[in-house]
Amino acid sequence: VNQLAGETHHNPNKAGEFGYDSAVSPPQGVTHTPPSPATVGSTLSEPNASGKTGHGPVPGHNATIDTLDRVRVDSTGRVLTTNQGVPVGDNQNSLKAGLRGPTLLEDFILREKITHFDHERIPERIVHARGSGAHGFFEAYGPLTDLTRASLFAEAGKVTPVFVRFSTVAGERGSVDTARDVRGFAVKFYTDEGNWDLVGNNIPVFFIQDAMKFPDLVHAVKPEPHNGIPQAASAHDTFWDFVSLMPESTHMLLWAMSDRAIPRSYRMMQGFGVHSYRLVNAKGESQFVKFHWKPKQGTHSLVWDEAVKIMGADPDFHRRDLWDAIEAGEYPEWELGLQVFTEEQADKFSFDILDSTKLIPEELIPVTPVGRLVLNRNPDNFFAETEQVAFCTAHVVPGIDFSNDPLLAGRIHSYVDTQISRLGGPNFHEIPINSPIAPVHNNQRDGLHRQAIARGRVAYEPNSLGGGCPFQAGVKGFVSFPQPIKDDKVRGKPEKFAEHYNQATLFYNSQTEVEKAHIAAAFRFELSKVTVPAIRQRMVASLVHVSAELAAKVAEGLGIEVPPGLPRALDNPPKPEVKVSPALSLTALPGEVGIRSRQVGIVVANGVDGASVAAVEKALRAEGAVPRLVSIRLGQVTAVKGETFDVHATLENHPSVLFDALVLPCGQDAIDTLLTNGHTLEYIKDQYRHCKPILALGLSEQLLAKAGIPDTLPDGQPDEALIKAQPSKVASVLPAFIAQLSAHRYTPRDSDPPRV
Ligand code: HDD
Repeated sequence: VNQLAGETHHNPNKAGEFGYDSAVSPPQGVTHTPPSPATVGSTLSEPNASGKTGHGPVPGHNATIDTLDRVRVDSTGRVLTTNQGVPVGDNQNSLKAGLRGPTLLEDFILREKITHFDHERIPERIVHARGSGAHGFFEAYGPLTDLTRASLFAEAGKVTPVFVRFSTVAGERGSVDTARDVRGFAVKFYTDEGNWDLVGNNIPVFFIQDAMKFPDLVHAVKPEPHNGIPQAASAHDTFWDFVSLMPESTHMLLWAMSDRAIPRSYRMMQGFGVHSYRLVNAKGESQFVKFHWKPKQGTHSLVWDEAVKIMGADPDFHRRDLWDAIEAGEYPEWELGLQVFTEEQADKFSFDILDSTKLIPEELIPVTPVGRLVLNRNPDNFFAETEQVAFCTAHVVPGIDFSNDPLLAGRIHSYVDTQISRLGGPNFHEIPINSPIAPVHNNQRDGLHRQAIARGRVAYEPNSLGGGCPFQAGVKGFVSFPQPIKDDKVRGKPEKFAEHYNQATLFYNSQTEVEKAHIAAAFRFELSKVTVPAIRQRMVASLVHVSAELAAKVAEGLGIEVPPGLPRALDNPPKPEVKVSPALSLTALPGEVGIRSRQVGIVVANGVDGASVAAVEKALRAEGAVPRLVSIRLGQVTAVKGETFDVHATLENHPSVLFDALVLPCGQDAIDTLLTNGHTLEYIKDQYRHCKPILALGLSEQLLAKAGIPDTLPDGQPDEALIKAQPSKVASVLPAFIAQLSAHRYTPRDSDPPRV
């Protein structure tokens, strides 16, 4: 039973693992009805398109699963075999000449096993090596046929299966989840006209404008080549050396130093396609588009001290969170929004829409919701699915096309190219997780690891021997948008690309005071890890053009004077249209109010007041939260009236940074025990420091006092997230506690440095 699931939840989609019948009759204990079926190319009202008749739409069924079924292996009740299917008699001992004699070369069973093992690893992704994936579906809200002929947007309710992979960028495959970093948000849509990969990030802009600089950027941020340090961190000399010399990175740096770069969960972050793409309709008309994903769960982040501690307490924090939520039937959901705009509109903007270091403020082009993405099934096998999935920006479908963004141009090449070495050849599209649901017919042949058995003697076109097949689709196929081009061949950039600071300033000015303070603290921290003073100095000289206030705060934190601003590329930069854009602040997207899937630690010990513990646990469960009883050791605790409670985690194995909120109990014996345990005090301090709600019952005030928790905010105002009550009155304060938990973090308590 996983942590989030408690004892009662199962993911009904998992029940469908080995055959359809189990999918329609889930095991006992299933309490969650998934949001909708997902059958390729169908609408919700149509029967299941999987080819299996008689079931109608299967709840939560993913059409990707149909195609994966042919490769799924269940060894339950089966005999162990070699890869040739030969039954293995002894899996313990190699073949020897005598019990103490040499092992024989002839032992093909040993050799096959070891040889396969020797080659189990494949190269990790050069960037985005660490990630987590899940299956799900996309459902269109309505037809977008006036904008695009992409079949997934053809009609209201049309459902397209997806596989999504979230990732960090810089860290290696085994690194930690909560590093300060950009997060990848890559979606593979298995549409009925082929696969479309929308390979985005959780930040709408990028560090560089031209793919020519990508290898330099990645070499700068990755561990330094001489000593391989540091892992999964941008806080080192080479990164800041590079970006401080690349003023175009400044806007993205502001995002990367904001709390966006330390999300609370993959489920609680936005996604962006970043580049301007094109939508093309059946008449061949085209408009530009930017893609946005907005999480229904709200957009929430960690704070830095918390992120650092989680790295030690649970390096798999985000992976576990996503997995557990889906297992528990808490299917994460995002809304897809489009910013659609014309070439004429684009020409008038103060920035260039081909420049990926710029976004389009929502005040200029609003975001229109067009569909929803639901993740409702964990992979069966991490390697086969999450590791082998290959996202490529080159994978577009009729109706989606590229812009001339020079960063995108490089990506169109890079992703396909990298898979060839990462996945061992040009047939990576045949790996089950990558293969389209749409049929594949062409004259490409052979290559390493070819799976398809192409029949007949024709592998060329034109042909008469094969009846001309496979034949061209003509206008029904992918037709590139015929954008007129009449220009010189040059290496260079358009003038608007040379304006580097307007949107960095827009981003900074759109933040709340607490968000601004966190950005300044992040620059201070990162730059304080830089050993070369000139690099720190140069970076602050760049920030001068973003905000005098920010530059002053960072300089003060680094113990230097604010230097003069760096020379600007443009003497008369274009005036920005928008000065403040609320959508750029994390607080702009609270999402659905509620505490579903939130983790709450209830500290207990022998002699605890059992009635209030039971009441809190029940109330939290009723709201969909995940209360967990934490004590000094596992087993049971006995409450003051003799009731017993199972302990789910210990103060040692589950530090409080892993909880969204904390409940401290009443009961003199329990308090006496907890007072003598330093873990309890760290528990409380961290919760307080990270501005998380604390419910302190009765005598637990003694714990607060020993941990040095102030009664009020620095300005003397009451701390509304530090809720105290007698155990008999717990029911009256639970709504306030739940409201604070739903708000995620109580920022009025935020202070730098921490008060405790
Ligand atoms: Fe990239 C992986 C996102 C610029 C070259 N990138 C990768 C992944 C994401 C992004 C989410 C992981 C996909 C997965 O989960 O497997 N990359 C972006 C975004 C960019 C961007 C949003 C800018 C807007 N990338 C970018 C450029 C290049 C690359 C400019 C090269 C010219 N990216 C790669 C790559 C990777 C990759 C080397 C590594 C592994 C892979 O592709 O499959 O090809």
